[in-house]
Amino acid sequence: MENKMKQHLEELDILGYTVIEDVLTREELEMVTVKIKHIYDLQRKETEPFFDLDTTEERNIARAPFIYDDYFYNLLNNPKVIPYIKALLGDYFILQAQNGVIVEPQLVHSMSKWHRDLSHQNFVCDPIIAVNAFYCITDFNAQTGATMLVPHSHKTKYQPTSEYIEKYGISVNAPAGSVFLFNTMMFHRTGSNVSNGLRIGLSHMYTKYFIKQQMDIPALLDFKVPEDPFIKMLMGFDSLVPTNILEYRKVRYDIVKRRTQQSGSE
Ligand SMILES: O=C(O)CCC(=O)C(=O)O
Repeated sequence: MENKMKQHLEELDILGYTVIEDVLTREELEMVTVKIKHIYDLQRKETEPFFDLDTTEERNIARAPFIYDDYFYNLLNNPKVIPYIKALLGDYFILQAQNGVIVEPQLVHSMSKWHRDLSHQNFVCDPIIAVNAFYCITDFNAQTGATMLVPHSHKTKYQPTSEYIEKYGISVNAPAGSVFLFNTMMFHRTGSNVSNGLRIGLSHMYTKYFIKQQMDIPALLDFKVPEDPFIKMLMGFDSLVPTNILEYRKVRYDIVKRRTQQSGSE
């Protein structure tokens, strides 16, 4: 493993987060900004006749952009990011969610309450079971409403007091085009945007296979099984819950067959 990667992984382990700069180009950032705003707008129009976006705490969140646009689908397997996820979660993991988060100036975002991403789960976990690769589409700093984090809090079983958070909470500092990785058990929140422009982020939560996806991704993809075995696994097709005994036995059959073939070839 190269030294730069080792340093990032050490930071992530000890602090709970690390910033990797220069992952996306200027052109990509401009394009992603347009695409996320467009997808959010489509979803807003689809949702508003049924649910109020503020009541559902869904304002300014573009859910699952990868089902609308191949750019986002391909980003799930970004070769600049996936080696980190593999180093953290091993070879078998899934995408739990991909979401665009838009923070308007002077508007409180629904994700601005301190939380862990495995919501309401106050346990600590070693080894790590879930990691977020959060792409900064615009500059992230204390003025623009960067994500706020409580470093090391992925190691505490309880939510730190507001006094502690006030003293030790920080805003991520990362130029547009960076990705910051964080342990999703770390307390974090969307910051307040006191600048004049939008703050846009794109969150990717990768987890061990036994954590439920935010939405049923195979169903979102109309159960069209991806040809690439890695993408098939990532999207959750290898960890579907069998719906009946025969399906379960098919899973067992494949596992035992694979095991027998492996031991035969050793
Ligand atoms: O928008 C942010 O900075 C953080 C978003 C967040 O809290 C989340 O995705 O869980």
